[in-house]
Amino acid sequence: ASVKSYAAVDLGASSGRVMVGRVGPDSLELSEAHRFVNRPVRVPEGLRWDILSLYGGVLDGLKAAGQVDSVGIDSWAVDYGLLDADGALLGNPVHYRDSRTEGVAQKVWATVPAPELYAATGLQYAPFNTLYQLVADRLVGAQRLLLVPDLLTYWLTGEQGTELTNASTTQLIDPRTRAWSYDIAERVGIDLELFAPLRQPGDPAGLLRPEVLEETGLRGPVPVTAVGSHDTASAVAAVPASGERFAYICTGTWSLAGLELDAPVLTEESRAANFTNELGLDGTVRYLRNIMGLWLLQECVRAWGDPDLGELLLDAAKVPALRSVVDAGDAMFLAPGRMPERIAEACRVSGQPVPESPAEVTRCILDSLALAHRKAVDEAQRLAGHPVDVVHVVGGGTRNALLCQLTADACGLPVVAGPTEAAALGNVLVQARAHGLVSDLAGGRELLTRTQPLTRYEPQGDSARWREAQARLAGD
Ligand code: ADP
Ligand code: LRH
Repeated sequence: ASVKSYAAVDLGASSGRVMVGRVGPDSLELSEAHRFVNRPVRVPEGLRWDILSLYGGVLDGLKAAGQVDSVGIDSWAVDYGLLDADGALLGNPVHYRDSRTEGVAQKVWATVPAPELYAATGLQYAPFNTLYQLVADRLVGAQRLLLVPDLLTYWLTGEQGTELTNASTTQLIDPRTRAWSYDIAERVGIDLELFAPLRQPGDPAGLLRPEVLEETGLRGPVPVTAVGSHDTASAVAAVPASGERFAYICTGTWSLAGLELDAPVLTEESRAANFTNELGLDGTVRYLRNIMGLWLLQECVRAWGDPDLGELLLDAAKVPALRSVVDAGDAMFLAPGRMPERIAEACRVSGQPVPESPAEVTRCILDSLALAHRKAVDEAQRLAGHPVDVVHVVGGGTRNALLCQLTADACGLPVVAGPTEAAALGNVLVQARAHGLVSDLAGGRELLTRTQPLTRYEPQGDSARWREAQARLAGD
């Protein structure tokens, strides 16, 4: 009787979806209402998100979802729209893979040295951190900045806010106080008045506007609830772990590999290893490393004219393991284009056999991802002093059984794979919790373990081969 329905809008870098979660005291069912491609567009001024098409996909999705008790939105991090004094969007949001931030970080570090910036914000170096993007942008006429999920929430409800988990990816938040870092903002010349007030996951974020109700056919009032609006925050909330001795890898366009901690690690060693401290639900910290992820494969598949992915993976499974590996953590793979050539080049330069067929390149990518997963899981445990017994893999990459098995082999730990739509499930759980249906993070995870299909992979093979491959990459 007390089953409630929640619409979870989850926008990944490769696709957007609107999922419906039906939550009861002892049940959780997720179904897909609508999925649409997220296709970045290159215009003469650079690489842009097609935000209107994404918003259109959200409206179509809400219509397909039907009557729900609440709506939550999460998306990829760091990017934003700028609004003028009337609240109108000033141009398309810039894609984090756009090249305008090249060299910007180095200029910022002349004002605030990188070690100081890390100690204050806990954020890894990535050229696309919001802070660097803002320094690169001319903010002429901009009165307000809304991060992507907050922008879509604003269009749906008319209300503005800045959700905390995603705000933590701006590099303008202090992970110890979980509040703005006024000192850093002032020194780099960013006016924090640009941002709308902070919102916590679970906070109300307004009601669907009458025009939205009309367009989607929903009966009002329909509340929008702030969730962990950073997709990775939502995905980690849906890691079906019990206890604390687990690592997670969120595999989609990116692989985000690390630990859930209750305090940030801000040491110089951690900075040198490029681990980030993003904020999660209930005072948690996501201590993780960004690895290029299935982006490497997406870009190759695009270059090869979109062959069937299932067949490609079957062929890759037959290619001998670990012939050549590349550093899947390297920012050299960040920009789009020429991916098979760039991977071949990296193998050539490091004196390894050059993969040629699509199956060989795919195998090289999957071996390299598994190796980067191993490195991140090992180093995170060491740097945080937090040992683990299991690796949870969530996200689209759980559909790739070869990647899951290789990850178990490389890490030398069992992998529990699933759920695939982790971000949407984390989004649903926060809404359910705001309405009293789920107790806390642990309660939500327990519900997931009971209701979602999970697959276990035991580590196989000789771990010395992975050590050898890692040494090959390090040039030892
Ligand atoms: P994002 O949220 O970043 O857009 P997803 O979590 O949706 O990414 O994951 C997308 C990735 O999942 C794809 O790049 C692809 O490699 C993988 N994937 C999706 N479907 C399949 C499938 N049927 N078999 C193997 N891999 C798949
Ligand atoms: C994954 C993700 C990741 C960020 C990147 C920009 O979708 O949110 O956590 O680092 O996009």
